[in-house]
Amino acid sequence: NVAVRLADYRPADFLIDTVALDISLHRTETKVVARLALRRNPKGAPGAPLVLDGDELTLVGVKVDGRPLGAQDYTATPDQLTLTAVPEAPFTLEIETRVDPTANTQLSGLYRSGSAYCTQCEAEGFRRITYFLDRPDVLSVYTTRIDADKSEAPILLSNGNPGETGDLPGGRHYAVWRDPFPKPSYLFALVGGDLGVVRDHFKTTSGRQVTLAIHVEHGKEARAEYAMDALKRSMRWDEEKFGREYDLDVFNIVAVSDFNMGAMENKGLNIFNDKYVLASPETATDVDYAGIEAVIAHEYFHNWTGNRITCRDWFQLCLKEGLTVFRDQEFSADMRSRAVERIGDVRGLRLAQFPEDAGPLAHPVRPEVYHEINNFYTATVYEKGAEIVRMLRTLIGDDCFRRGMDIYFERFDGTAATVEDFLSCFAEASGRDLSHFALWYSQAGTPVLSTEGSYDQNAKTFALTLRQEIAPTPGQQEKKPAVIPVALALFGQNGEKLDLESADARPDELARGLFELSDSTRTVTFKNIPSQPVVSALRGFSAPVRLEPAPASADLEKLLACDDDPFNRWQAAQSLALRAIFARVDAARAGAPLPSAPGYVAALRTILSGADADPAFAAQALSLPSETDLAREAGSNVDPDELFAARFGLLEEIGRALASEAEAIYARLSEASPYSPDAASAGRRSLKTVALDLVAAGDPAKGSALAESQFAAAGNMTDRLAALALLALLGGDAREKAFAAFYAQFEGDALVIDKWFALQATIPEPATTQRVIDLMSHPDFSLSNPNRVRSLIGVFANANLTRFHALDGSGYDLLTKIILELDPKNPQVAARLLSSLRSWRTMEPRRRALIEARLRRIVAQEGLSADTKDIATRALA
Ligand code: DPP
Ligand code: ZN
Repeated sequence: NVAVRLADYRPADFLIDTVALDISLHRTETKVVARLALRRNPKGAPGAPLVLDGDELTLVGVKVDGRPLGAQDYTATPDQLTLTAVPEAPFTLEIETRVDPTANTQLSGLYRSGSAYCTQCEAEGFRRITYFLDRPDVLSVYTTRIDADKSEAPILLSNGNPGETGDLPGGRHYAVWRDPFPKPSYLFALVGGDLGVVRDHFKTTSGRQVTLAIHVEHGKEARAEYAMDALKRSMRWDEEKFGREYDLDVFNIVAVSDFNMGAMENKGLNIFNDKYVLASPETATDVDYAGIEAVIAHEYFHNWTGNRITCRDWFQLCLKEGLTVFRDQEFSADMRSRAVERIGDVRGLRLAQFPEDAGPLAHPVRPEVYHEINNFYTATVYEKGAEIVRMLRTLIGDDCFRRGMDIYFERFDGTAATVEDFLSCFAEASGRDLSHFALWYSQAGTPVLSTEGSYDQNAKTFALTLRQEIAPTPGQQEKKPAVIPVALALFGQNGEKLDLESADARPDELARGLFELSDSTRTVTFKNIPSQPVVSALRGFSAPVRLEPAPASADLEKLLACDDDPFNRWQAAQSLALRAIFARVDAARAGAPLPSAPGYVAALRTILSGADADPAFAAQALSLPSETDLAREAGSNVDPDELFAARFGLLEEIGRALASEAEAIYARLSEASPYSPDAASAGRRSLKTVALDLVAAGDPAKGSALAESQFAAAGNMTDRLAALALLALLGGDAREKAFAAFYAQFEGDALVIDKWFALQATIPEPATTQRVIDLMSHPDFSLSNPNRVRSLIGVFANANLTRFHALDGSGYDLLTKIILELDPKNPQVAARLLSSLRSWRTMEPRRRALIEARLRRIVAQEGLSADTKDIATRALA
């Protein structure tokens, strides 16, 4: 694949004002007739030929203004259609193609999922349906006529509002859909199938009646109720918080089981991975419910941030994704607990984005070059992109932020915009020059922020120096200081919050406790500080940076007790845990006795005793960092076995020390109550799970017995799966019996069986690799279903560090084999799996060498997809 560069952006040579599609669905030979109203773009290159994108297309015929073209008038390959001589005046181009949805295993373009026809066009799937100017800055008004066998596909959907329908000879029927809003081709969608439906209504603030429909597999309608509720809450929230109303008569969602991503925001017709639609207490966990709420909201919010205002080119992907993630995070924070949502979002950022930013796949939130755009739907574009929007709001304040959003919606509605367009609205609303801030979009890498304080007893002053540094990333050796909003508080020795007075800061900085670091260093001297204070920095995680080193343990213990910022209370517990675990790692390496962690254990005891006040927060604060967190924090010379042993040792120490408290909490929270997915009930369940894990850590036999009875008696999937996860860890007969019972109970329920595969892949024992290999021969395993591949192989590679990184290379061999087998079928999913090796250079030397050999083997594979080749090449660079 050739490199595509932001700097090379040129407007399209032609514009397509309207698109009339006529699609005859057929399992292997779908007929597509596209009538395009074309004209030269005044901003394009004069006299340029018309070059349309295609991908694996079969061309049947081309007409210009109704006149069939002869072979001399065009050149066509499966990947391109070029017309050299086209009229200067506006003209219509009619193209007839054939596509085979059954053969489409890439799940991009038109394909079949189960018995339904569906589409996925972002980023470049529309060109797999017809030849087109398949780029986001070509906006057209679409009319779509679909016909199909009526018994095979009684339901026919596309974008926009429904038009005529009717029967046709031969048992077929048709439906017409009209979308009045100009849109880029990546937002086109079509569905044909025999599906069940849940309907509801929503009345917008201005009184528009909208018919809502969620289409699912027959028999699963009841499982779509929560998604419907989340949709209505999302629609209301966007009106209240952003003044954005829905704009069509209908809003359709279709859930399919074969989907590369989470979901897709096609105008008026969202298509979802059914994982983010279907839920019932018996089949979905609290985490699943929260995921559904977030993804439903995310795709709905795209109607304005993505669809009404789209992206000029794919380099601007963060313009819609970062902004829309920010919006869905805010929605979830309003629906649930703001503090717990923030902790979860930051954990997610650190888990997925920090390693990306620290390794060979690092790229700016707005990349400047790509070889395969599908590989840029990354945590950096999405999650770091959301953090930039959040920092912007923090810096200019809520009111200016809202005004800037209003200007953005007003000024750029109906256009394909850029990051510069977006920022200009906030510069205008706030009167602030945002050119330095804009560096967050172009500079890759996670800044390291450090603080250094010095207290002057006589002067009663405290001088705090903030420093930032950014390590080089691929293609960016030199880094400039970023604009970092540092939320800050000082606490006195008795835990009281101190007033901030200083001549080195703006009054608004002192009033808000928000200090801007825009140079490499900045010192602020605070006055009237009675004694050595405790610093609470980066409160609420005010910027996507690493704060290093963590405060002294005594200060962390104080913050845990007195900080009124819940994020930093949680962070204090995490930092104490990390310190305790790495102390064990160091001691084990030195052959010294393993240190205990009385301060940390005492802090946990306090959290446990006050847990009832906020169970969800307590559950977060009581949880140890994961092995993946530890590997990232170690940063180099990673040995997963050492990390596992140290973490497990600390967990045992805590479990023994807090046995009676944990058992009491577990007993209290185990009292049966009917399941409700709300945040408060979910919080109690998560605390119960943490308590059970602690009991088991201190006394495995007792833990196993409790887990067995919880598993057998569970009235919901959250409790059942938590028990099964613990049994998976503890091993023995109980584990195998539970897995067998779970399978027998849920056989045939794909989303639940995904969980069954996933938990087996996490077992931290040597036999697991063979278990995963055996499971690949299970009749329920299939490489053609992305959810299944992710649940077994993705989980093994990303969440079972000791087995995946086994020193005999067996884990790496397994992944390599699967990637090479999957790549020809579904390159997007294969490339995504391969990125689990992105942090390979942080491993200790033996494992590093093993991984490098596998990456070289993959990159040398003949016929490797552009997707996988791109990841492998960059990983090795
Ligand atoms: N645009 C989708 C989403 O993030 C992904 N293809 O919502
Ligand atoms: Zn999105």
